[in-house]
Amino acid sequence: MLRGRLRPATLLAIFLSLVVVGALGDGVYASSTAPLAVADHVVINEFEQDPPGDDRRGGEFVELYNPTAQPVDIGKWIIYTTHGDISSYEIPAGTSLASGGFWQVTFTEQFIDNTEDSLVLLNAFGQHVDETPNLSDTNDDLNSWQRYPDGSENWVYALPSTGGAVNVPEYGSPAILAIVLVFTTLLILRSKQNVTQHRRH
Ligand SMILES: [Ca+2]
Ligand SMILES: [Ca+2]
Ligand SMILES: [Ca+2]
Repeated sequence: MLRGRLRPATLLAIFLSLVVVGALGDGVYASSTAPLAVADHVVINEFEQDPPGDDRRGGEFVELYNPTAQPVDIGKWIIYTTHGDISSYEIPAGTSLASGGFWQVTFTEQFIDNTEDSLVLLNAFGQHVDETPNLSDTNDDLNSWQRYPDGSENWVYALPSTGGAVNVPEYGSPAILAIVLVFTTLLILRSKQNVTQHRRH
C-alpha cells in the first residue's frame, strides 16, 4: 500500500527534478551543458564594479584565481581598466598566488566604471595574461561578475560576491539539488500520508 501511494509522489519528484536541472542548465551554464574548460593560467576570476553605496568611498574589488598546479609570483603584475576613467593597480612585489588559490584587492576609491568596463591583467614583464569581457553593473548591490566554475569562460552576475573564495557556492551541483528536491518531496508527501493514517486510527 505504501509503495502504491508513493508512486505519484515519485513521479512528481522526478518531474520537479527535471525542471530544476533544466532551469539550472539555462541559468548557470549559459548555452552549453558540456563541462567548461578551465584556463591554464592565472585569471581575473571575479570583480565587483558597483557595490552598495558610493563607489568613490571604496568597496570595489578584483579577485584573481590560479587554476594551475604551481604557485605563481604575481608581484608587480598590473590590473587596469579600459573604459572611461582608466585606472591601474600594481600588485605588491613578493605576492605569491598558491595553486588553486585566490587573491583579492579591495579598492579604497572608484576603480572600475559601472558600465561597459573590462579589466586587463599584465605580468611583471608587461605581457598580457588575461582580460574580462565588457560588463556592466549599475545595481548598487552585492552581486558581482564571476567566472563559474572558477577559471572558466562562463561569466555570471551572481550573489553573493565571494572575493577571495570559490565562486557562487549557492548554486551547488544541479545533481545534488535534484537529489535534495526528490527527498524533500518524498518526505513531505510521506508526512502527509502519516497524518492521514493517524487520523484514520
Ligand atoms: Ca555603488
Ligand atoms: Ca554589485
Ligand atoms: Ca570569488
